[in-house]
Amino acid sequence: MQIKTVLRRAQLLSSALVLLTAAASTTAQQPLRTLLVGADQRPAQSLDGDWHYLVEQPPARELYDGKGNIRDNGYALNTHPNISSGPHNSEYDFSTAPTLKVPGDWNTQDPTLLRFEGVVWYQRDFNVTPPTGNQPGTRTFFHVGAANYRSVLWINGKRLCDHEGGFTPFDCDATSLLHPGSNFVVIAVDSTRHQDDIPSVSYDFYDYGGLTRDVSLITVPAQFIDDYKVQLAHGPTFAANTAAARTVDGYVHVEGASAGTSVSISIPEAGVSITATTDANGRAPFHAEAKHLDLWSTTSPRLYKVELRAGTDTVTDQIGFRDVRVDGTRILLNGKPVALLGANMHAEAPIRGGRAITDADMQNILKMLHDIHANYVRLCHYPHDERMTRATDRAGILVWSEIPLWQRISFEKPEVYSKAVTMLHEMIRRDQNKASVIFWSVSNETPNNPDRTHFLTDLANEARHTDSTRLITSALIGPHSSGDRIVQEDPLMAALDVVGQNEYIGWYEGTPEDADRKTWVLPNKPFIMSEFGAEAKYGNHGSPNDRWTEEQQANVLQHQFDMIRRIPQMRGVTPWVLMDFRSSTRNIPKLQDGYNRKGLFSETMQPKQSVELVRKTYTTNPPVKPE
Ligand code: GCB
Repeated sequence: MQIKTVLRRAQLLSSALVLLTAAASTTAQQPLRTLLVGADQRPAQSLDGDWHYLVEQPPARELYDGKGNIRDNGYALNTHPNISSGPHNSEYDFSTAPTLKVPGDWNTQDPTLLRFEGVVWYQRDFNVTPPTGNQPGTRTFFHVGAANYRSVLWINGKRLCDHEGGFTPFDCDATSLLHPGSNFVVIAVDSTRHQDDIPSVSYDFYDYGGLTRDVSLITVPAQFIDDYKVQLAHGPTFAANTAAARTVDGYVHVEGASAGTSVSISIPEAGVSITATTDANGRAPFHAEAKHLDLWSTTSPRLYKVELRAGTDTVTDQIGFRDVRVDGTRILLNGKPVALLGANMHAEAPIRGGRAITDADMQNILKMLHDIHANYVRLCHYPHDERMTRATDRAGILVWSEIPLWQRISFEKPEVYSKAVTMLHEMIRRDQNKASVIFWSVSNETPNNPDRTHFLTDLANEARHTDSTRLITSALIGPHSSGDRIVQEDPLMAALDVVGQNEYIGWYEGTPEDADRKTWVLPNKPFIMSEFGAEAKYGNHGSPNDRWTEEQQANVLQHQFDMIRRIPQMRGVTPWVLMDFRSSTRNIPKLQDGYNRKGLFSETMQPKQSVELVRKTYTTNPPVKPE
């Protein structure tokens, strides 16, 4: 069978699943698992804090039976064996087990788990007080901000839901499993790598495992707002100071609502106060002229309070309104050409290490971005904590957001395509109201072959179909070189609005000076030099050609900037990478010690010489121009 046909079938299957969920939403049946848009804005009972934990090495027989099926009769039951009476079948006890902080990766909390990849079982007791849980007229969702990579969740010994993918939230309807008073939850999180996962088995970042983001209970009325999109209308053209710059549109979806349910949308400071009505699928599309609307921009990141109401349910969000589109080789923000000056960043916590999850982590990352005068960041290589895109919304930093589709993926397999579509939908759904997010990236550095191109072309089209108000991109590798001519002919470019180009002249190939002679032959599209750089250990000094020194790193970047300046299609630059980050593949003693050292800053935010170079370049002689 043709690969294209196989992939198309997978795509149809995945659309069918989406439809099934939509159909289920019109009946009394609740969807077992969803993703509540704006979950971080709702009142919630936080379950963050200390959770008991037990560690299981692969093959993790308490979680999987011999055939790889999930067992519901292992640690999930949370029995308390009487260890002094023996003999007994169950040799575990959560109540006396040590604790890990949630949210948080396990690797940086228990020294014996620093490099552990496998299953960690989490357990905690919690109290339910009405109206939370199994009360008439309410539903209670168990919200998990992210758990890397696979997770299985039981409440009071009963399986509630599973989730695959380490970087997006999920909400499971726990109403029927909860009771007033004391309850318990057990979550098994498995960070073991598999060939058909996304990412696959080998990648250059850390496999931080665990309940890495907030966990909470969110109680909503029986009919509730589970999804909404509120944005500047995105017509075929945009002109500031016209109605196009003042019209807000979108939809509110009310789970459990019958057709004709009234929904109110109000943006008091913009003079918007309208009502809309749900259709047979519970979706209320709307279109409203704002009396006055200041557009969100990098210099004036204005956010408006948006209040949505359906029956007794209310959601309040902070949303910015802006227009982004492409015109020839230009990227237009609110109709004006923009040059993107920034850096790549992993979700790595500065100073303390581990996954970046706290407001303080976000402030530290923003500080480094401000230090280099960035107006843009590529959040690599997966969706970061939602605190990050909230912070970029407030700070006016434009964002590239990416699913973890990194290099070697099983592109020929329809089931892997379905997985990628799910991850894409989850990334988009969580951040579809964030003004700062302008790019959805479908992949990073994938091999140019027909299977991959069909897969990623379909995925790019799926992204565009799901959200037409942002630009679709991917970071490519592998242009052909003939002498000093570099020609990029990757057919995937046809599916992209903006093309990311990664290259490492001066580090993985040639010398820094080689960049001076290169001529790039690129199609007529906006490009971003999405990765380039060199490793340097902070405090290591030498001549501009001594590898691993701050001087050589700055030398590589200087020659790169000079080369990029000569490429007319370039509209953005992001050196690899803002800060050194953990990677289990970087094992040169005394230089790397488990870190990729291409950071402009060390992992403790010490600025290397490159910081001054980048800041000066961005402020006095930017390597890319808006047009
Ligand atoms: C790349 C990858 C990035 C790596 C980087 C490196 O091309 O996209 O994830 O960390 O190179 O340092 O090798």
